[in-house]
Amino acid sequence: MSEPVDSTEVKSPSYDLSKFQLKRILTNNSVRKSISLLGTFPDLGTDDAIVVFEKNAYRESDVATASSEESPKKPSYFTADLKVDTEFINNIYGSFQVVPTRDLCSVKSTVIYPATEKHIEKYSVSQKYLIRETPDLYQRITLPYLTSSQFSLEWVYNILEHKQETERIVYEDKDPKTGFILLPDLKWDGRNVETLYLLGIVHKRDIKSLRDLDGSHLDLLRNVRQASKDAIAKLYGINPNQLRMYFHYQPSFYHLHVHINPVRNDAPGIWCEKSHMLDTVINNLELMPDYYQRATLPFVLYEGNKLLDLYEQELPIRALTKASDDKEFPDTDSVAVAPPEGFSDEEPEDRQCKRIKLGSPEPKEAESAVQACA
Ligand code: M7G
Repeated sequence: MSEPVDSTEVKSPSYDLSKFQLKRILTNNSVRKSISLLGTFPDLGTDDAIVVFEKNAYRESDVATASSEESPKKPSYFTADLKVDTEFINNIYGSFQVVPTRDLCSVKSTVIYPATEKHIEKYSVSQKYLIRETPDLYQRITLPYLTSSQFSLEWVYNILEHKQETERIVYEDKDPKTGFILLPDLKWDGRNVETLYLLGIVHKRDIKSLRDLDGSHLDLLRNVRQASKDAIAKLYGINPNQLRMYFHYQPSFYHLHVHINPVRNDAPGIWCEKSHMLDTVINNLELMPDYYQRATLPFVLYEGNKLLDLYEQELPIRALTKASDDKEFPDTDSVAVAPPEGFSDEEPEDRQCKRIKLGSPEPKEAESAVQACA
C-alpha cells in the first residue's frame, strides 16, 4: 500500500472571471461550440490568463415535458419560462431563437491563470505536422526536449496526494505499483453522463508516457482497465463495453494517465493520430514486452512548438518535398516496417489495389477506393 499522504489543501489563485480583459481570441471552434480567449485579470496584475468557454451538450432531462399542467421536475426547455423569438414560419417550416430558463443557459468555463507561453501555444490555432518518431529520434530529440520543457505536473501530484479535487475522486486503488485514481477530467461538466470524461491517473511516478511502458506494467494496465470499468458501471450505469479507454501520444502531461469516455460520444482528442487504445497497448505488450521501446510512434506537432523546430533542424518537415519520408524518417528500428508514402514503380503487390483504383476515370470513386484499401 502507498505511503500515508499529506492531505494539506494547497492554495489556488483567486480571480473574478467577470473582470477578465480580452487581448485576443486564440481559437473559435464552431463545431465544438467553444472559444479560447487570451487576456488578463487587471486587478491581479499583467500575467496572461486563458479562458475557455464551451456550450454544454444537451441532457435528455433538458427537453423533458410534463404530461399534465405541471412543469417537469428538472429544468426543461418546455416551461412557461421559455422566451421565443420567431424568425419566420413558412408553410410547414418554422425558425425560432429561444432562450430557456437560466438553469439551462450555463456555459462550461475553464481558466488557466497564470498561463505560460506553452499553454497559449496549446490553445492557439496553428498548422499541424505529423512526426514519425523512431526510438532513436525519441532518445535524441523528444526526450531531452520534454525533460527540459514540459507542463508542470503539480496538479497531478495534488490529486495523487489528496490536496486538490479530493471530493471528485470516483475510485482509488492505493497500491503504489498497480494503483491509480479515477476522477472527472477537467473537460467534463460533471452533469451529463452522455459526455462523461474521466481520467485514470496512476500512482507510479516514473512512467512519463506510452513510450516508457513495458511488460512489467501489464498488471498496472490490466488493473486500471478492469477497476475503472467496474467503478464506472457501478456509479454511472455505463456498460463496460461502451467505454473508450486510451492514451494520448504525445500527451501534454508526462505522468501516465488513461482517458475514459463513452464510445458513443466524440470526445475532444480522440483522433487516430493522437490516441492509442488501452486494449491495444495491453495486447502489444503481451505480444512483445518491449514493443514501445522499439516502435515508431507517429504524433502531431503544432506550428509554434519548439519541438517542431528541433525536428526541423534535422528533417525537412514543413517543406513540400515529395517522397522524402523514407530518407528522412528511417524505419530501421521500428517493429513493423511501414510501407513508403506515395507510389513508386516498385510497389509490393498489396499496394496494387490503390494504383488500380486510382486509374479509374471517376475521381470521387477513386478517392473512396483509396480510403477503403488504405
Ligand atoms: P493529456 O493527454 O496529457 O493532454 O491529457 P491533452 O489531452 O490536454 O492534450 C491530460 C488530461 O488532463 C486532459 O484531458 C485535461 O483536460 C486533463 N486535465 C488537465 N488539468 C490541468 C487538469 C486538472 O487540473 N484536473 C483534472 N481533473 N483534469 C485535468
